[in-house]
Amino acid sequence: MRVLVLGGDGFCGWPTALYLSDRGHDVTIVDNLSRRKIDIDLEVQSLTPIRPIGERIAAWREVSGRQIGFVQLDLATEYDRLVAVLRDLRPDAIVHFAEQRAAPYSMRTTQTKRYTVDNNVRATHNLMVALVETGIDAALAHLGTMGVYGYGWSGSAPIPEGYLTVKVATPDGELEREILHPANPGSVYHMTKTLDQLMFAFYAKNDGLRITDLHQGIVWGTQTPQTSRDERLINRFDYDGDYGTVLNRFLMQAAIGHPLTVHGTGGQTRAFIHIRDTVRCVELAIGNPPEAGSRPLVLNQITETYSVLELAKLVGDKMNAEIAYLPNPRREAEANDLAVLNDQFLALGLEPTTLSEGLLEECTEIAARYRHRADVTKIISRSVWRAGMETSDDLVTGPAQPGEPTLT
Ligand code: NAD
Ligand code: USQ
Repeated sequence: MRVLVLGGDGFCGWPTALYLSDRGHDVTIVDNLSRRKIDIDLEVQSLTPIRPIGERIAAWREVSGRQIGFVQLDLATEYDRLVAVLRDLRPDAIVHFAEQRAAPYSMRTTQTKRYTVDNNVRATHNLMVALVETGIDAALAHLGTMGVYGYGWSGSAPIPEGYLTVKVATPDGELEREILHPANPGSVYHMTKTLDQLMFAFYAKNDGLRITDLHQGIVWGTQTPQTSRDERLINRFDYDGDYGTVLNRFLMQAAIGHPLTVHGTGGQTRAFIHIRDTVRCVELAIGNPPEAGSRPLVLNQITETYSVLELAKLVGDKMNAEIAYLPNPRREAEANDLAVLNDQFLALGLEPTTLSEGLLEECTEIAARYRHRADVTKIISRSVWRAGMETSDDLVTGPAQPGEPTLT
């Protein structure tokens, strides 16, 4: 298939582009490199040394013999160029990763709230309109989030895949309907994903676009068999307070001797998936698209659920790290149940990679190898959901390496 990977320079997009290329697809990455620019603004870097996109692509050609195309383009602001790229490349499938994806960054300032909405909503809407205008009937897989469902709303009832059956009382008796699961976003970022869902429902109904919305859990891990082939292909590893996600942060913190930063009680339960399964799920999704005229297909892209405290204990026990209970910078339930259905991916043949499969060690090993690049002053999450909320001071001072950091 000719596949466009929108956001293909990012944490999920880069390994997906390599995986799809390795599997014989003809891949073109479209990315405006905004994620790299945000790192510069935040004065942080991926723990792993990621190479410029041109060097990444050249290294892939060298090790695989396969060419990946690259177009630097802003989906939110360069509509005409997007149309030209679609007309030129006529993709069979499009994978849409290209959004601002950090909840804390989206809550950081008024400017980042506005940027996240402007960027994400316009990028997705431009893509819809461009597909309609060009008449290109590509299978579109979008990376959505488990966070659209919210946490705790459905108690212990398993979260269905996108749609909920409801009964509505009418004067003529009860009416049964399947509706989009009520949206309950916990951040401005998550809110943009709930807005995406409405755009997908409309354009699937009105224009017959074939859309799969992947409600993905928190991705952990860093390397895939493709990104491990050469150091120049290494995937990014975010550990800072805005972009680092919880399990990778704990693994990195343990590797540099930093206490594990549990927000609040750690009772927040979330769904997880390893990066190796992300790339497989995307291929399954673009290979099994819905028919034109169907509502968007929603797949819960997750393999396991854990509470934050369970993860901290698991990592703490394995790696002899202490747990620090910090004030929670977010407004979120202190604890929640979470059961999630993922039957559709299992039926399509996904074999889940679980935390027990040795990959925690692999990830820790990567974190330890690059710990000299860690800036311990960037670890504590300080983007608060409302002005005035308490945050922690740095827990560690001094360099992460050489030697152990000094506890204050
Ligand atoms: P990322 O920030 O590493 O990658 C996103 C990429 O999109 C970046 O390379 C960025 O430069 C690009 N981009 C952003 N806006 C763009 C625009 N307007 N035009 C062109 N390119 C643009 O994020 P990620 O972790 O790879 O996440 C990818 C997608 O998966 C996101 O949509 C995110 O919401 C979703 N997701 C991620 C996770 C996770 O744990 N990382 C979990 C669930 C869902
Ligand atoms: N948390 C801690 N300590 C930390 C970091 C996080 O306790 O050091 C807690 C947070 O308070 C939160 C939970 O861990 O309760 C998850 O936080 P996270 O930063 O790992 O994940 P989140 O903000 O939800 O966002 C990530 C991705 C986002 C994706 C989402 C999937 O950045 O793109 O959509 O995971 S999901 O969580 O399923 O909605």
